Amino acid sequence: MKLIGMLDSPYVRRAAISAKCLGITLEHQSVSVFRHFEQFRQINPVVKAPTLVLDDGEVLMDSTLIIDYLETLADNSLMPVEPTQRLRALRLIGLALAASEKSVQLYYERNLRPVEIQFEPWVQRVEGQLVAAYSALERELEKQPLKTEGVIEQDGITLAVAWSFTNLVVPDQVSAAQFPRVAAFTAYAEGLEVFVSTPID
Ligand SMILES: N[C@@H](CCC(=O)N[C@@H](CS)C(=O)NCC(=O)O)C(=O)O
Repeated sequence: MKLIGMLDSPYVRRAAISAKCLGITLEHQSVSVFRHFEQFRQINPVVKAPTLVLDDGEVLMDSTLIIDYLETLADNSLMPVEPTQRLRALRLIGLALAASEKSVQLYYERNLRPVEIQFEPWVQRVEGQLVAAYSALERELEKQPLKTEGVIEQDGITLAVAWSFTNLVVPDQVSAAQFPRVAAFTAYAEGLEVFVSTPID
């Protein structure tokens, strides 16, 4: 199976790291949705990263759905089964995915839209949403830290990937001083072999 997309996308990176944690080998192809649009379109006409291409040529997109499918293949999961723990993990993942999405929106607004038609009220709205997501994550980690031993799970993977991505594309929006627990957990995760071997490209 092939995973298509650049690892500077938090969605591609969480799928790639999850596959490794599940013991599934994927062939990774660094195709950019922007720089290699035509090449990407040949693989998936919708041009969304990540795209998983199965051995029979079937195409699956969206990181959460790809991870769901990989878990089915692996007959293993990076999610807790117990309902209370699962709800918490899902909540953290929801917040981290929202933080990723808001970072992407700010990045696109700043880099794809000409300055003269950038819309400040929209930018302010997205900036507020981004800070709200990380504030909620910080409060969650204050209440209950994520484990820093044993196997990293989906909540930790998605949180760390999101924080690294935000710091890459909109570093002016957040700081480790503002969100120390989120930053510290990410530093731990980025030191794990599975993260080190899946670097932002
Ligand atoms: N919900 C999707 C989001 C994927 C996404 O938006 N990926 C971006 C790259 S970071 C993309 O494909 N952008 C191109 C576009 O939307 O046209 C997921 O989890 O995979």
